[in-house]
Amino acid sequence: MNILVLGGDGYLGWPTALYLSRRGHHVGVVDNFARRGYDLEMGVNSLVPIVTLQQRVRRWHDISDLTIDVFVGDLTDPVFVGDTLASFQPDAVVHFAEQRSAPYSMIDRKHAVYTQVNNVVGTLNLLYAVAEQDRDIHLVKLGTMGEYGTPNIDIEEGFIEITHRGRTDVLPYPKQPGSFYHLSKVHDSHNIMFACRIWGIRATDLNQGIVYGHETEETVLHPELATRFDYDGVFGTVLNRFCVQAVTGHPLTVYGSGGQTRGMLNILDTLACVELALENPAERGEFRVFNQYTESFSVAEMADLVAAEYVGNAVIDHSPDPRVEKEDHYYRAAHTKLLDLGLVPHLLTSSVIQSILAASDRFKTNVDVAAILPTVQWRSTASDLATAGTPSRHLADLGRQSVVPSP
Ligand code: NAD
Ligand code: USQ
Repeated sequence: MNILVLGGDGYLGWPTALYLSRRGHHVGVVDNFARRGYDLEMGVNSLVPIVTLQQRVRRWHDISDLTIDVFVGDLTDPVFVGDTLASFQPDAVVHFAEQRSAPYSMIDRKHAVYTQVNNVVGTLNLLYAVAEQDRDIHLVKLGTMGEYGTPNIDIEEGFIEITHRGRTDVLPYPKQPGSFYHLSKVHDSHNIMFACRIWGIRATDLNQGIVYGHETEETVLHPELATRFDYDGVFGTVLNRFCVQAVTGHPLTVYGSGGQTRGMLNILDTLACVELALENPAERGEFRVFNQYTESFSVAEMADLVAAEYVGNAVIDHSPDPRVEKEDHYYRAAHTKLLDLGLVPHLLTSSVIQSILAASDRFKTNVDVAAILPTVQWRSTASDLATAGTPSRHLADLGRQSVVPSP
């Protein structure tokens, strides 16, 4: 297949591009390097050093003799999106290209607006380009389990059958997301479902849980093929953070009681799930939703697992939760559709935690301990981080046209 990976310079997009290239697909990657810009804005960096996208692609060609096409541009630019699709002629588009940090979206109004404009407008431009150029293109879109929130009933895969006053229908599952970022994913889902209905395009929404790990069969082939690994208080995700905290002797930062329960998956399963979705495309006009996670854990359980695996002494700290979220709640979410398609999960075993701890240890001299603690407070409308810069400013510095409204 001709597969266009949007956000192909990011944590998940880059390993996905390599994985699909190695399996014989013709891969193109699209990115505007916004993620590298957020590093500059926040003064943080990937734990694992990463080279430029162009260097990565050259190194991949040297090693594999395979070519990955690069398209540098912004999805919020409709001309760029249209031109890229017209030139690459994809059979499928895997869409990772969004601002994906909940804390970043909660820094202040500008960051919330930027996140929603970037994510919702980018996806809308893509939907128009697909509808105008080739409605057979299969859109595989990364959504998130956090779209559902934590209701006191079982979570279904996208849709729920409801009987109300004697009448029954299958309706989109109610959404109660926990940040302006997670809300942007909900808005995307509605737009994609509507586009499937009116234009007959085909789409798979992968409601992914929190990903851990950073090494894949392809990224370990050469240091220049490594993907990024975030541990800071804005972009780092919980399990990866706990591993870095353990090896640097920093207390493990459990927010509140730690009863927050989330669906988790290994980065290897992200690649496998995307491949399964691509190999089994949605029907024309179909909007389907897969819950993409393999196991669920509470935050406190994850801290205990990491502390138990770490050979040194890992201290677990319960500080007040900077977010507004339930700390004790029911959580049971269906996740059978990808298993039915053949997913064989890589579970969170002792050796997996050991391997993330080992990677964290290998690069621990790169850790900026000052970047670890959370800095964004959900209850406040402006965090101290707001003074660090604005998205419109740093993206302009990178030489792109920005559609971010001026403050
Ligand atoms: P990432 O930030 O590392 O990668 C996203 C990439 O998209 C970046 O390289 C960024 O520069 C690019 N991008 C952003 N906006 C763009 C735009 N307007 N035009 C072109 N490129 C743009 O994030 P990630 O962790 O790889 O996540 C990828 C996707 O998976 C996101 O949509 C995220 O919401 C979703 N997801 C991630 C996780 C996780 O644990 N990392 C979990 C669930 C869902
Ligand atoms: N948490 C801690 N301590 C920490 C970091 C986080 O207790 O040091 C808690 C948070 O309060 C939250 C949970 O751990 O309850 C998860 O936080 P996270 O930062 O690991 O993940 P989240 O903000 O939910 O976002 C991440 C990705 C996002 C993706 C989402 C999947 O950044 O792109 O959409 O995971 S999901 O959570 O299923 O929505």
